[in-house]
Amino acid sequence: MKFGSKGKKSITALVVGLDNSGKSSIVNQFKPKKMMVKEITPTVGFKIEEFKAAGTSWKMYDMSGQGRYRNLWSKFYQEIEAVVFVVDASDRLRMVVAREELKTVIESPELSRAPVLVLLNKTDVAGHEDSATVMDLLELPQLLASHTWTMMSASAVKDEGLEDALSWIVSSVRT
Ligand SMILES: Nc1nc2c(ncn2[C@@H]2O[C@H](COP(=O)(O)OP(=O)(O)O)[C@@H](O)[C@H]2O)c(=O)[nH]1
Ligand SMILES: [Mg+2]
Repeated sequence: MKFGSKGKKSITALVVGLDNSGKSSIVNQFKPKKMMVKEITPTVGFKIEEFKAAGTSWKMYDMSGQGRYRNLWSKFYQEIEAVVFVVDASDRLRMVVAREELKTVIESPELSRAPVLVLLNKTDVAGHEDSATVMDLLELPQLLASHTWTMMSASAVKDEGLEDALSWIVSSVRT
């Protein structure tokens, strides 16, 4: 895909999902090689990551999945243009919790027009849930009925599916 001719030059995105789903690993992989860090430490509150990738300047809010910080979130929701919701494909037990998390986030009025990318991460793990199952468990068609949305598979450790993820966001955020 060619960038620059269409789509926005800069995009502010919110990266959310349960703790341990791989949000920080994914954001790290999105970044240019020289900016990547070797070890991902658990995120407290949130971290703002700014970098260029796929012909776009990105500002990504890497959120902690911990609910106690949620009251901080709505303050900057106004500037969010896209939501990346990360799901751990190997964590079937917490799919229902993930669904509640997604529901809470996308019910925010500030995010009603933001495209939502559901990123099924850790698809390198043997025995992980497939996308049809996760779509079902998360009730995505119902939850996201009023949003532009898609679901993609990815692996942060294998650096798979992440270019496609950025491409989708670029083409889904309206200028
Ligand atoms: N196997 C596998 N492990 C991953 C993947 N992405 C992240 N992890 C691991 O999952 C753990 C949590 O990752 P982290 O990025 O800190 O998750 P966060 O809490 O959502 O920010 C770490 O041990 C990562 O190395 C992946 O795609 N595959
Ligand atoms: Mg993190």
